[in-house]
Amino acid sequence: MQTIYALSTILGRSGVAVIRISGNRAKDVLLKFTNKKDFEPRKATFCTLFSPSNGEVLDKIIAIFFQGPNTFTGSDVVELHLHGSIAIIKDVLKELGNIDFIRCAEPGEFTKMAFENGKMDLIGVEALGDLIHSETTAQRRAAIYQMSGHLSDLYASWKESMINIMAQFEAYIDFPEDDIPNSAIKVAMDIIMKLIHEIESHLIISEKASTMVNGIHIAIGGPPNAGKSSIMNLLSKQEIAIVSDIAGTTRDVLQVKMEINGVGVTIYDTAGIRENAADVIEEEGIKRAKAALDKADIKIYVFDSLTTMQDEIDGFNIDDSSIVLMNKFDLTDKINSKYIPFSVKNVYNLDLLIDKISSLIEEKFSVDSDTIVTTQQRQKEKLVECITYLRSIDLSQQLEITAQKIRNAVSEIEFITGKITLDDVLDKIFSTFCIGK
Ligand SMILES: Nc1nc2c(ncn2[C@@H]2O[C@H](COP(=O)(O)OP(=O)(O)OP(=O)(O)O)[C@@H](O)[C@H]2O)c(=O)[nH]1
Ligand SMILES: [Mg+2]
Repeated sequence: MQTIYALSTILGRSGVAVIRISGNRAKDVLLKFTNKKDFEPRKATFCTLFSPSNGEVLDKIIAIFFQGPNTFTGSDVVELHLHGSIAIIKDVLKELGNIDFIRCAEPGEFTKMAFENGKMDLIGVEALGDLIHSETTAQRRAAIYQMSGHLSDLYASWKESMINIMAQFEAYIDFPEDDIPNSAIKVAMDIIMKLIHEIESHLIISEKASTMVNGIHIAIGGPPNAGKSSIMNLLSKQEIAIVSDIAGTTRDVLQVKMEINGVGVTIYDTAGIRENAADVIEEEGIKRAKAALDKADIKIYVFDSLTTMQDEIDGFNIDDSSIVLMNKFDLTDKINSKYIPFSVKNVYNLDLLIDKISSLIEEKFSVDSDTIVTTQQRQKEKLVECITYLRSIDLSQQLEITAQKIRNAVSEIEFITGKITLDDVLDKIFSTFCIGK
C-alpha cells in the first residue's frame, strides 16, 4: 500500500495543526524534512522542519513516529505537529506533494487502511464516523460505546451459534446414511428460536436508542392564540415565530433545533387547531399541525389558562407523551391541578417544562448504559435480513436447504462486521469521513 499524507486538522489559523503520514515509507518522509538520523518510536521530538527542495526552515515542530503494526492504521504513522498557520500548512503540504513516493490521502483513507489491516471492523469504522460527526452528548456516548467492541462481540456470538448448527447439519449431509436424530433437530430449533428472539429484542431497543441519538421531535400544539409560538421562541431563545394576538397567526409548521440536557431535539411550532378556520390557508395549516403532532415523539399542548375549559382540553389527543401547559398564568389565579401553570410573560415554570421534557425523553427513549445497541441503519437492515432467513427455516425440509439458509443468515452478520464487503458499500461509508481521518 502506498504511503499517504493529509492534514488531519482544519485548514485555518489555530494553535496547532497536525499532518498525518501513514504507510511503510512514512519515516523516510520525516527524515527528508529533518536533519535527524532516526526517530525513536512513540517519542515526541522537538525538531526543525526544513524544506527538502531548498533547505529553508519551514517551522519548528513536534514530530512523532509510530511504528506499525501497533498504530491506528496498522502501518507506520508519522504525525507532524505544526504551528497552526495557514502559510505553514500550505507550504508543508506543497513540499509533501513534491515527494514522488507518497500521495495525498482520500477522505477516510487512514481509517480504510486501519480496516484493511484488521485494526478495526466495519462496526468500529461506522462508530468512528459517527463520533467525528457527533454534535450532541447523546451522539458522542452512543458512538464511543459502539467503538468499544461490545457490538462486535455480540454479533460474533450470534454468528458462532449459527455456525455450530450449520456444522452439525453439514455432518449429516456428508453422511446421509445416518439420519439426524429428532433430539438434535429440537436442540437446533431451540437455538434458532432463541437467536430470532434475541436479535428482535436487540432491534427494538436499538430503534429506541436511535431515536435518542438522531434527535427527538417535539411538537407544540393547542388552540389558536394560546401562546404556542411564544413558547417556541422562549425555549429556543430566538425570535423564530411571529407572535401576535390575532388568532391563527401561525400557519406553516416552523422548526428549530436545540439541545436539552445533551440530547438533540427539534421543536415544531404549529398552527392553532380550531373548528372554523378563517380560510383555506389556515385549514391547510391545521392539517399540517395535526400531522406534526401525530408524528412527534413528545407533544407540548398549550392552552390559555384564563379562557380554556376542560372540554376543550379533552378534545385534544393527550397521552403519556404529552405535557400540558396552562399558559398566561400571569393573567389569572385559576389553577387546574392536573396541568402545569405557565407564563411566557413572567418566564414562569420554564425550568419545570425543561425538566418535564428531559424526564419524558429519559423515560421513553433512554436505554441502560450497558445495553448493547446499534444506531446504524445499515446494520439494522442486515439484522432484519438475518432474521428473515432464520424465520424461513423449516426443519421438515431437506437439511441442505436449512444449512443454506443458516449460511445466508451468517453472511448478513459478516456484512455488518465487514468480513464480507462490497466496494460500493465501503465507498459510501468512507466517503462520509473527512480527509485526514
Ligand atoms: N399575558 C400573557 N400573554 C401571552 C403569554 N404568552 C403569549 N402571550 C400573548 O398571547 C398572544 C398569542 O401568542 P402566540 O404565541 O402568537 O400564540 P399562538 O398559540 O402561537 O397563536 P396562533 O399562532 O395564532 O395559533 C400574543 O399576543 C402573545 O404576546 C403569557 O404568558 N402571558
Ligand atoms: Mg403561533
